[in-house]
Amino acid sequence: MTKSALQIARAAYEPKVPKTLKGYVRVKEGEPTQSVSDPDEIKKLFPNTYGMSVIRFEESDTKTAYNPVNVGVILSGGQAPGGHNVIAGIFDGIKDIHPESRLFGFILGPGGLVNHEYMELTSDIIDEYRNTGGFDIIGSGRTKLETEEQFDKGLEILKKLNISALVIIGGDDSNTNACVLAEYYARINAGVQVIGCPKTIDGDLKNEMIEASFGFDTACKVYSEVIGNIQRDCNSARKYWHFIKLMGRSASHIALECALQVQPNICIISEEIEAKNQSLDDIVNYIADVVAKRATAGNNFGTVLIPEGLIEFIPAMKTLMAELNDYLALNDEEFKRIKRSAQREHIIDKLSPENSRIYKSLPETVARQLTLDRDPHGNVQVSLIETEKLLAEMVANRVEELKNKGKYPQKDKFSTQVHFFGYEGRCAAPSNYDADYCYSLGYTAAGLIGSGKTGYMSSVRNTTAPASEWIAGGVPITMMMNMERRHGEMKPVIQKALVKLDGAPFKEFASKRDTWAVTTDYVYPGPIQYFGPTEVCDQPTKTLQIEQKK
Ligand code: FBP
Repeated sequence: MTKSALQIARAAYEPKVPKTLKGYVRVKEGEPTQSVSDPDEIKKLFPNTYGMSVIRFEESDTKTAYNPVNVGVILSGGQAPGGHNVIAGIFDGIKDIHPESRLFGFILGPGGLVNHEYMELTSDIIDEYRNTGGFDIIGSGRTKLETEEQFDKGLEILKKLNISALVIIGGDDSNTNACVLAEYYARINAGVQVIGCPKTIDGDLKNEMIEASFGFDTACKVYSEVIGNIQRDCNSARKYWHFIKLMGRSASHIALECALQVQPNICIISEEIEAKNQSLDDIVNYIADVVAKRATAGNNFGTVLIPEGLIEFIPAMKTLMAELNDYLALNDEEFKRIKRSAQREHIIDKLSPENSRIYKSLPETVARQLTLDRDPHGNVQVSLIETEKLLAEMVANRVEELKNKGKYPQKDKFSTQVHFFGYEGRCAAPSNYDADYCYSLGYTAAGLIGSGKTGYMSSVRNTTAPASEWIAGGVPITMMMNMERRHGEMKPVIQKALVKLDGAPFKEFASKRDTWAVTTDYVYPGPIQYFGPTEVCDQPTKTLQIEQKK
């Protein structure tokens, strides 16, 4: 495999870890825990794993003697920078437990466990992947582990390989399923511990005990670098408005973090749109007003950040999409027989008057995307809806109206460029923060296995301090759960963390955005630095810094 100069140099990087993980370690048990809400229901569903205490690892003078342990690992869901370091941390951690411990990776996600596809991860393989981006060491997948049939099938291969602990690296849904699996294996006395690790670039798996999901730091830094470059470009030519959509299927954490890093002219936060019950027209009018104000002041250029999940947070669009889903689920065949050119009119005819009006106002391409692209559950795949084009087109129409009213300079032309940044950031070489954080999460997971825990998520906190002061331990997954309606049924799930409008990062953004809209106060973060002064290389996200007031 040919390697870049950076890859070669980076392979030698030794992740920084909390000092409590360096020598002999002992477990400190905290108080029993409760779920975030619905404790009675959750306790009933998780009799074996409910109420356990939060634990933390502390330095110890004595070494505990352990037997070798065979461990399985699964990467679940979308890629996030640092996954390979989690695996390297688990590997080194279980080798410290006992040099004869072995690590097995299940191929292409949870499906690998069910289908018995695996490989042993030896030190040669692990060394090839230290500090690299991507999940390609074993691959990832989105198969959901949720039925007892799957759990039993998985147990067959775990028993065959003598695996007594499984680490599932995933987002909120995968960790929910890890908890269900831990409970099931505990109930049937399977002799298999299950530990989760918090992953997702979206940043929406976080709470009091999990301060960040890994990958969020690197992905946001990659996006902020390129947005910064675009801002410098648009401030140089002064002729384009850039509409930039950023990944984040649901929560707007990525857009907010990038806004805090680059100080764009506009950033839309989906959670705010929903809370204020705003319509698509409200968003369009807001952007167009800023465009007109800037043009009048001689600044006919700018940047707009748009979170990927926006469309589902606009209440009126949500209602439209729900009616479209229902209609197409029942009339799919009939709809497909209609000539492509007549489909739009057909839908306009079928919808209720209010939804029909909204649908009619959408540009042709977006209207089509809403009727064509559906996932296996029959829902619109929001990531395929080109919100950046939708807004650019609608704002252009609105600017034209403003021009006709003399509220936008007659000599100016409103020109747009559209971008979508998502996949570019998901497999980037992990920043020092993610390299250190991920390795520590993996090493901590090994510690949880060594101390016999199951149903826990690996937790590393205090990460705005130097790594030596980070706090490593474990949090019972049931502590993060509540009951939510999913596909018509009440289910125990880890609460998804959306952007909090009363949280410090959003408040900081909200206090600055009106200034950023009219001035050109761009910040150009530049590329992630892996070698150099700590204030350049080791800074956590602005979100974390603001949350922890550092
Ligand atoms: P996870 O929640 O599994 O980490 O994935 C998040 C994400 O990167 C979203 O930001 C994006 O909408 C989605 O994955 C894209 O999924 P896919 O990789 O299947 O296209």
